[in-house]
Amino acid sequence: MPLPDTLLQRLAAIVGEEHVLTDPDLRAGYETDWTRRYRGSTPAVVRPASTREVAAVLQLCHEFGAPVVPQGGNTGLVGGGVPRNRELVLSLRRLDGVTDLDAASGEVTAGAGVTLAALQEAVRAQGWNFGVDLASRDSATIGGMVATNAGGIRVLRYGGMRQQVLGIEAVLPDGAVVSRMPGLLKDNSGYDLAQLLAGSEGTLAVITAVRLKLVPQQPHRAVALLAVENIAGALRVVSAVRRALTSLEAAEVFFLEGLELVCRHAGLAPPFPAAHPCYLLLECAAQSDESAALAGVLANAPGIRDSALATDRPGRERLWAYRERHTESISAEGIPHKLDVTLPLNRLPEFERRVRGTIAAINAGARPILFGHASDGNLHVNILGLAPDDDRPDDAVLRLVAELGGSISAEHGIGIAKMPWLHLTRSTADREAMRAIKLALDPAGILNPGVVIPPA
Ligand code: 2HG
Ligand code: ZN
Repeated sequence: MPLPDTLLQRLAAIVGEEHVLTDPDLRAGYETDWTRRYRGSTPAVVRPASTREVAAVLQLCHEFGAPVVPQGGNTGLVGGGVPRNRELVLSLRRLDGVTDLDAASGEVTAGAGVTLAALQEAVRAQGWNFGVDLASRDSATIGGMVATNAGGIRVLRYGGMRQQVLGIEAVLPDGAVVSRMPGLLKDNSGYDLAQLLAGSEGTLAVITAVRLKLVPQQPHRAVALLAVENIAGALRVVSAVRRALTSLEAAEVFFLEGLELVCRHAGLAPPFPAAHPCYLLLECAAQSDESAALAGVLANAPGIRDSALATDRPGRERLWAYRERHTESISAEGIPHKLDVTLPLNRLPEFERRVRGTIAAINAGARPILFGHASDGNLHVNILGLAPDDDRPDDAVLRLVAELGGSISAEHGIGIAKMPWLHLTRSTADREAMRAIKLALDPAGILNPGVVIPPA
């Protein structure tokens, strides 16, 4: 159904004509997600510049019953931030202020459209750092990262986005603004709306700003890349380092198939003279140089076949590239099916052992590439060589995850991509409670319809 002209005119009156994008060329970048697997079309992209404008836009959409998909940096991987059925796209990128940086308490306020890299730069200039980091830092926005409870490479030390949030400002689907940005470390006064909205994937409210907690800057960094026999070996090393060093900040795992792909696409030389089945990347960060301590722990850790250590920035970045460039290298090869799963740590080796066979049994042409955040029990199972709609391997992998007591989404969220499988790991009572919350906050169902909760 086309949008009434009056709606477009009134939207333009709120945000300015130049910020209601209807030209197909201008809309295109908002209509396809990062993976290129999820795409739709929108009558218009609306780009408000303030909370007041977001509220006025939502109030209007509510009045017209016009559905809305909120969008940040469009780096999501589960199709939850692009239109599916001609919804309006509400882009939050112009809400990009970093304000009220309290250098004494280590807190800052970020508008929803601030990129992670911009936030990092602003707080580092004041001697602080932000606890979450991830490869898409130049595009991913803070609002989107809170809305999807993004994880990243430092969850082991600082937790995910949810753990960084001290307060939130958001607009409910009818245009009402909820704002709780107290700058208080302790606030036990009723339901915690900030934590409810974190991870709600734009289905309950549109986040416009967040009050975030900062972490100390750790100027000394040491990165080790290790070759090991398998994931069980990698987990033994991680456990030894975690027990010995509180400075461990990242523990990332990948396998030979991913390393070879990255080397080919990124033009990198392999890290070691010989190929090995499994690789573990560790990063320690502290106020003083921990590289000798890390080397000492690793010297006594069992099963390390080869290793490289770097403390200077170029050396560290060289080692990180083998891990961080997985996503782009996989995408350069084709459009993958992406499964982002967590397992209890003690079931991770069994999962890794079985998952490739599970996929091969269904489609011998499928190419699984596994990597992820070892100490979080989080593996990213990317599968190349599948038709976009051949979900049989996805189904089998997610059933294996459920059998082993895991979750079908560790950090990317449910979006539309994982909705058919939510029942595998969330009970009927869980899903009904979620639906009740959705109905209470968005009775007209205009906010990101079809994401997380199936339409009634
Ligand atoms: C990462 O850990 C991201 O690099 C992306 O979560 C994972 O591409 C993926 O599947
Ligand atoms: Zn990840």
